[in-house]
Amino acid sequence: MKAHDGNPLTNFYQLGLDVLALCLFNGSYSATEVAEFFNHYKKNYYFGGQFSVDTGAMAVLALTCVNRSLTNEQIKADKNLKKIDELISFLVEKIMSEKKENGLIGNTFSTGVAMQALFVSSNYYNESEWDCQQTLDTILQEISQGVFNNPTAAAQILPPLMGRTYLDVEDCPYVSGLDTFNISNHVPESERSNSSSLIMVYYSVVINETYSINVTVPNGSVFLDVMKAARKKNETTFGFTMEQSSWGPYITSVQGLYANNNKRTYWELLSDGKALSQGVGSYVVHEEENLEIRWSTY
Ligand code: B12
Repeated sequence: MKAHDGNPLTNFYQLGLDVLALCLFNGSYSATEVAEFFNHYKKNYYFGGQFSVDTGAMAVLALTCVNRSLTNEQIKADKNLKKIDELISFLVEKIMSEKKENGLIGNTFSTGVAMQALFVSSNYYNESEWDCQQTLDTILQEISQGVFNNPTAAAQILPPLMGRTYLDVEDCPYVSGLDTFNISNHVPESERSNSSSLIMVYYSVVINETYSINVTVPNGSVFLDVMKAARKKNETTFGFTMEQSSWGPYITSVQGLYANNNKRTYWELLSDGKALSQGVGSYVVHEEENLEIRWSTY
């Protein structure tokens, strides 16, 4: 991070995960350094100027774990450690400020980690500030509509539904059944719309210039189907590459221009000018929608 203007080559969400794992499983780390990193580089809680609820929430989980393992003597001896407390308080306030009218915190997919963070930090806010039941009701409604079919999305929302958080994870000496546990991203046919009818959508690649095309795809298609249809018509302008990740396919390049962590560049997905909260493999497109993939920085 020090060699890259304070930017981690992974991201702060992963730094949170790392510290959490070290803390839960008695790894060796320096609490003073944790306090320093999470405090000093506050810009990393933001992507493109927008506070990342997922990132802040993961930091709250990690910092709470570290905080709980400190003794009062340690805190007295090292004034940096007091900062952990201040930082949790700052992050909880930011997370609270991202609460929406329907109870979601940030967006649908950050709400699971945000709920976990609020469960472990109840000393930092008043009961009246968060209607947990409302959040739960909205989430349950979304689940019934299949929004959490993605296994990674499910893994982030499941603990709070059971009243648990990642802090409850314990080192299991023996885990049974995992070898036969089969995770599939397959969406049942019945959940896709009637694919015999066709819809037309607008699709653009935006770098400095905008390259646009109209494509026709079966009703119920996802963003990726649109990209493939455009590529079929013009490989040079609409050619792209992707990588599989835990969330599904992640777009790595368009027109040969590759996303780069060192430069904090990526391909952003938008519909009618608004950033999407799902990836190309999940987002179902609609008739006459303006889809866009834009060269962006975070
Ligand atoms: C960091 C991050 C990013 C970074 C990734 C680059 C980097 N250097 O880290 C940036 C800012 C570039 C990014 C981009 C996007 N992201 Co993002 N991202 C995250 C975040 C905060 C942490 C991911 C992580 O590091 N996990 C831990 C590591 C260990 O797991 P991992 O699987 O190896 O992580 C990799 C993948 O997750 C991948 N990745 C990141 N975002 C996304 C999104 C999708 C759809 C896919 C397939 C992969 C992917 O990059 C990670 C680092 O290599 C998560 C939050 C969360 N709750 O998980 C959101 C999150 C995964 N992202 C999300 C979204 C929607 C996107 C975008 C589609 C946004 C957009 N409108 O363009 C784009 C991806 C577009 C594309 N090119 O395909 C959603 C996914 C929801 C869903 N149901 O699909 C999440 C959950 C945030 C949210 N609450 O909305 N993201």
